[in-house]
Amino acid sequence: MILVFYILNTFVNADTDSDTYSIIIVAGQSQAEGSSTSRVNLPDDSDGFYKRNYSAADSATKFWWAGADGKGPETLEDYLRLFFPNNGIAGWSQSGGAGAGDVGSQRIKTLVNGQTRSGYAGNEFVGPEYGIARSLYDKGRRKVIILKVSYGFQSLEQSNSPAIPWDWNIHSTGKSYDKLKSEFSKLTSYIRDDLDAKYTVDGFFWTQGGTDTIQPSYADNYKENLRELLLAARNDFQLHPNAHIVTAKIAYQQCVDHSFPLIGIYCGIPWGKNLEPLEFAFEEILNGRGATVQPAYVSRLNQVRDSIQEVADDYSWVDTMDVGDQPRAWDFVHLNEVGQLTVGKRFTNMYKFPYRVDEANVVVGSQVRTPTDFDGDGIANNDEDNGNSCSSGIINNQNGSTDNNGNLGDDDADCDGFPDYLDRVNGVGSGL
Ligand SMILES: [Ca+2]
Ligand SMILES: [Ca+2]
Ligand SMILES: [Ca+2]
Ligand SMILES: [Ca+2]
Repeated sequence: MILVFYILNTFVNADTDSDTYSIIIVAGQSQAEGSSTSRVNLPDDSDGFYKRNYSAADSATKFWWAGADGKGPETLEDYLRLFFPNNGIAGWSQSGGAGAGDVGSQRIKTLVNGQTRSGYAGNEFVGPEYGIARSLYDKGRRKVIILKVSYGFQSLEQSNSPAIPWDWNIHSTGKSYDKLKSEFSKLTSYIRDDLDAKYTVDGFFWTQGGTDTIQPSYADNYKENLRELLLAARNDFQLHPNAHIVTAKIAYQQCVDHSFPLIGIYCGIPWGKNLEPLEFAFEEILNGRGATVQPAYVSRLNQVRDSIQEVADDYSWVDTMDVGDQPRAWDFVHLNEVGQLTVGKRFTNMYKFPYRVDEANVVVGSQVRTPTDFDGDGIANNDEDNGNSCSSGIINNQNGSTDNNGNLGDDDADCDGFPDYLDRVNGVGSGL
């Protein structure tokens, strides 16, 4: 017994006691932003999940948020006020470090203190990251970094509309999807080079689609656009083949049910007829024909919702959920603060996370699994970033060496689908 203990410990490298971070990605449009919310609207005097400050969870989680360009509208601003009359509320925001020279140390924040909102100090947006962070904390997860790239009103369809300068389509160049890739690269470089730590990419949550309901051709293409996005994201963000993507279905029924077309608030969305060129149904409404427009909108809304469901049905690694039951903010469209927290929790409840040991050691028989050696094989996590990527390339579809690249999820010496940091046996099966 003493001999075994000694042998195991000889594999532990003394310089490998640093952290393994768990990256969770959140992306989309205004519901991902948390538009129409303010943290001050959460209760300050209660305990638990929904209170304004949940200090343990909020400070245990790191947050890296970038809008599509980090600056928001410039020459388009007046135009966009048609949609977003309360300037800034659409959330063209980020967590700091703006500009070409931005570095991770400026961008990365602890959750609550991380959200900046020009002119709204102390009154931050509440996006799904709050619910994700708090529910993960409650599940015992630590070392979580949430990467969010969001930009209100941006479609998944490639767009030439001046209202959509940064669509999410993967074939667009220099727009939102490229922004997410570049932010992911910055974040992982920051973890690897500045923090001298390792990471795994454990989740991808998508909440988007409202703008694609406004033009019929956008709605028609939504399914294929979403399929392409998720297939690309799997590779580009180094998700494990068994990793799980969860999408939220857009749901505007409260708006459709309760709003009259009021110019200047989001509830005007059902009265949008077209984006290219921008057309609203005002003329029809004035002429008493508005009732012919809203049913057409509802069919486009359902078309996008059905597309989200069908993509989830097509892939075992994609799931979706409805959020239509959750409470909305003053505009009837966007989730309010409580709704955002609940949706964040639902994202994590639907997600299948890889094994981790976050705090106290886990003893199983003669194994001791620790926060620096998740699989208890005596090899520290950091020493399992060893470049033995499976030759079949199934781990993250990586090309080239995975050696010491910071990602523990792409090394699989025995090609059994379990990455080395969770694999304590030679041959099929992780032994966990
Ligand atoms: Ca190990
Ligand atoms: Ca690696
Ligand atoms: Ca393996
Ligand atoms: Ca191992």
